[in-house]
This record gives sequence, structure tokens and C-alpha cells, in this order.
Amino acid sequence: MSMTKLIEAQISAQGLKIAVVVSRFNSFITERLLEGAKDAFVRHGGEADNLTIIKTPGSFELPLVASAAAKSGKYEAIAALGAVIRGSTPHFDYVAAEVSKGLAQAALSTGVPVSFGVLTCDTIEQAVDRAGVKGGNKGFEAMVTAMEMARLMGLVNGV
Ligand code: INI
Repeated sequence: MSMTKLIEAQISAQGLKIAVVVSRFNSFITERLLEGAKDAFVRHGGEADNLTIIKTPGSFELPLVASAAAKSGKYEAIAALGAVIRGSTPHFDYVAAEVSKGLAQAALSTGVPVSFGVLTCDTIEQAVDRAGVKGGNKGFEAMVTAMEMARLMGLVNGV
């Protein structure tokens, strides 16, 4: 009889070293995302000493810093947090496109999970809703994903 293998990770921060890379641009939103991420880490058994917070000027700078943090070998996962809010110029589209592509690239090129906790919103209200008001907290979710992916990569890589 054949036996199907299922690989699925538990979500726990116990013993995990994680870096949060967070943008200062739109800090009234990103500070809320950061609080959500810290809350998720602590609630899942993470130790304060195992959490590193790295601040960037804007979301555009997140991929380079996430990539450097991933390459350092110090962290099992990275959670990237930012808030890109549409203005009256095409700037939004360039920043949103580069940060999403860049963070995916940082994960794929290093093998270290990088979760996408970057809001891309049309309005400030939409961003507020996703930073702990009506729509949950995307920083919390990004941290939960970072923890699960850190464990999952350990299982897939046979560590
Ligand atoms: N950075 C953001 O994180 N969110 C934004 O909404 C945003 N807008 O709209 O301009 C933004 N711009 C700054 C950008 O990320 C860079 O820091 C800047 O262009 C310098 O490289």
C-alpha cells in the first residue's frame, strides 16, 4: 500500500530568529504593522532577543535590506512591512511593483523566506483598515507567515 507524504509546518516562534524589515514612509501605518508583527511573534512563543527590527526609509528600499538580512545567515525568515498608498502621480505603481518583485526575488535568490507585509492601497482609509482596524493587521499576518515558512523550509530541506 502506498503512503502519501504530507509536509505541513506548525506555527510557532519558539527558538526562531526572525528579522522584521519595516519602512518609515507612512510610519503612522507601518508602526501599527510593526506592533502587529511583534504581537504575533510573542504570542507564538518567540523570545524578544530573537527578534531584530530593521528600519528602511521607504518601501522601495525593503528588498535590498531584506536580501542582505537573508544573506547574513542570522535569520530563519524575514517579514517585510510597508505601506504604499496611491497618490496623484504614477509613483505608487513604480514603488508597489518594485517592492513586490524585489521581495520575491530576495526570497528566491537566498532560499530564506521573506513574507510580504506591504500594504498597497488606493486610500489611507484602506491602509488604516489593514493596520489593525477593520481588516485585521497585515503585520501580524506577515509574521505568522514568516514563522510558518521558516519551519516549512526546515521540513522541506530536511533540517
Ligand atoms: N514609499 C512608501 O513606502 N510608500 C509610499 O506610498 C511611497 N510613495 O507613495 O511615494 C513611498 N515612496 C518612497 C520610496 O519608497 C523611496 O523611499 C524613495 O523613492 C527613495 O528611494
